[in-house]
Amino acid sequence: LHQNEKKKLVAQSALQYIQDETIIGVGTGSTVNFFIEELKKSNLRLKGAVSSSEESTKRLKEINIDIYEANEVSKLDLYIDGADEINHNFEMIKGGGAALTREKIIAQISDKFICIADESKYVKTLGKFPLPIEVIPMARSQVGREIVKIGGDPVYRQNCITDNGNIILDVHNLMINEPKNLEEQLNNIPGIVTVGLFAKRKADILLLGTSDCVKNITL
Ligand code: DER
Repeated sequence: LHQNEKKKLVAQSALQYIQDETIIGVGTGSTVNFFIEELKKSNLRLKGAVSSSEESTKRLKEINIDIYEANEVSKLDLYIDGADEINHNFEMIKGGGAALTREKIIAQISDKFICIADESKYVKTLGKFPLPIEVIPMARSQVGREIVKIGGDPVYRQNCITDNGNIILDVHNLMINEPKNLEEQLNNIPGIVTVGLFAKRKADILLLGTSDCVKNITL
């Protein structure tokens, strides 16, 4: 199965978790785009969605789904999103789509985080994918120096301003054996808005697209 077919399959299998007349959290990225396509084809009647990016908002509006602001809901039952990497403890690297801040906020208010991913994302150790961090523009150089101090190699993501007006540094060469510790350590660096490590708040269910089926994995 081609990678896109795996993405489509896992997107489709996420529908089974959705109840009619509910508001769901929607992530960002190509796998989520397939999920939005599947939503359009389904006869699910959603009350609405809290979206993690302008890009997903545009696509949700195109299929006439009402958009709710995060401030309008106290919590969500479900959050559907992809990942750049997810380990066997369901900790993730996210931010490839530059939406990590709103993704992390919506994940925080959601009871169940369903990660939809093709098997290439499923890894033993996080860190082969460069770790995205969202940074206040004026702090870029000093955050870069702090990252070097802890052994990372920060690369400025060209031509990328996030929905929140910030920049992204992609941190290479970090082998992340203690995701939670690293997330907390990076959270403390002034100027870092969001770390693309989802370890304090992990996924709850992984729908994994493999070469012949969708594996529904829980911890
Ligand atoms: O930006 C993100 O965190 C997204 O979830 C993303 O990186 C996953 O993208 P993909 O579904 O296009 O692989």
